Amino acid sequence: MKILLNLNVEALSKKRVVDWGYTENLEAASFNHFEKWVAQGKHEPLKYLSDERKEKRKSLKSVFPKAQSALVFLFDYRAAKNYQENLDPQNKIAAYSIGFEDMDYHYWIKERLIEIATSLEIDHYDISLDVHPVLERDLAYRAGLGWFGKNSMLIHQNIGSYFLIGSLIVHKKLDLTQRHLETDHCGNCRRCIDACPTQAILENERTLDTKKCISTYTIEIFKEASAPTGYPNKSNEVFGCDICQEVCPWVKKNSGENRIDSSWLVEFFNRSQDEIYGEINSLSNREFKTKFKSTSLERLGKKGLLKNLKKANLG
Ligand code: B12
Ligand code: SF4
Ligand code: SF4
Repeated sequence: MKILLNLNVEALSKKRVVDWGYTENLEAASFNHFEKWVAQGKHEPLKYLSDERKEKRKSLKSVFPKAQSALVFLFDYRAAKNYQENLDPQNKIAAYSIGFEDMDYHYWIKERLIEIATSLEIDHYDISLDVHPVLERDLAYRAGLGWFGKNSMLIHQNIGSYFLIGSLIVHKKLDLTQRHLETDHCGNCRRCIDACPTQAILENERTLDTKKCISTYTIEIFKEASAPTGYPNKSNEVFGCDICQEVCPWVKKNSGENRIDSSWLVEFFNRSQDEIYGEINSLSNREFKTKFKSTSLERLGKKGLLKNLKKANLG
């Protein structure tokens, strides 16, 4: 653990890192599950999962040719779960979107990863954070950080799954010990399966039918989408979906550290849908971009958010 002596626990916690792990195993442990899932078309409509980059997920080397090891960090957003209880249940937005000072986590976590690399004096590395063809849950699994829950989330024994995964892909091996792989702790539980309003969870495969998932409908597909069966009747999600995590017994509240004291996104959505719809509808596309700049909702665009609020395809 020599190298991490430079980075004490308190410093990591200020960066919202709740746990980290190390692996020199560059090959995905579950690529065959991924391949089968794609072959069954369960990734539809997310075409980027089946294009020419599909095979690259087999090994970190094919994405980052200089990779020799990876430091994997879990960025905690449980504070959002605590704070979100103030939110009007009519308009639920994904906890992660308020968990990092209302910022799009790609910006927020990337900065923290660079700070961590600097403090560890790691000069040669790449960052893996959502955009590359990497099975990131699998990478965290290989670093001993959790197991694949039935809802497909990577679950950590002490925290649950309210964290995002960001990694430093290091161009040398470090003097660190790898943890053992985590074992499955779902047991006979099936709360997530029963709670999912659209029956999107593929019970025996620990993954989803993507086209049925509310998260896909409200974050990934905009104009062309029709709502999955079961939504919106039982659901008020207007951006993302946390239902299968809210019911998971492993998802723990945090004990008060890293508190969120304010969130303009929560304030914004904490009123009637008609009021919100009216305000968004009155904005030009450019004004929408300015208003939601650097938040996770920016890329939805005006039309995407209006669609989510009305839960209907606006063409
Ligand atoms: C595409 C995608 C989505 C899609 C598809 C979801 C999915 N399950 O894949 C949609 C839009 C639906 C989505 C939704 C969400 N996402 Co998303 N998403 C991704 C992305 C970009 C790729 C995921 C991917 O490749 N999926 C491929 C499928 C096949 O993987 P899988 O479902 O995890 O299945 C694995 C297991 O089944 C495993 N497996 C099955 N059986 C067994 C048995 C054994 C022994 C083993 C070892 C493995 C194993 O093998 C499969 C392949 O690894 C990743 C970032 C990344 N680059 O990895 C983020 C990511 C997975 N998403 C994330 C988050 C936070 C979310 C949401 C919570 C956001 C929200 N609030 O709405 C929801 C959660 C929905 C859910 N229950 O999964 C986080 C998850 C963090 C965590 N703790 O797990 C990630 C890792 C982003 C990040 N950098 O942190 N997402
Ligand atoms: S994120 Fe929502 S819709 Fe998707 S699987 Fe979980 S509960 Fe179902
Ligand atoms: S709700 Fe139960 S079955 Fe689903 S992921 Fe959590 S522990 Fe596993």
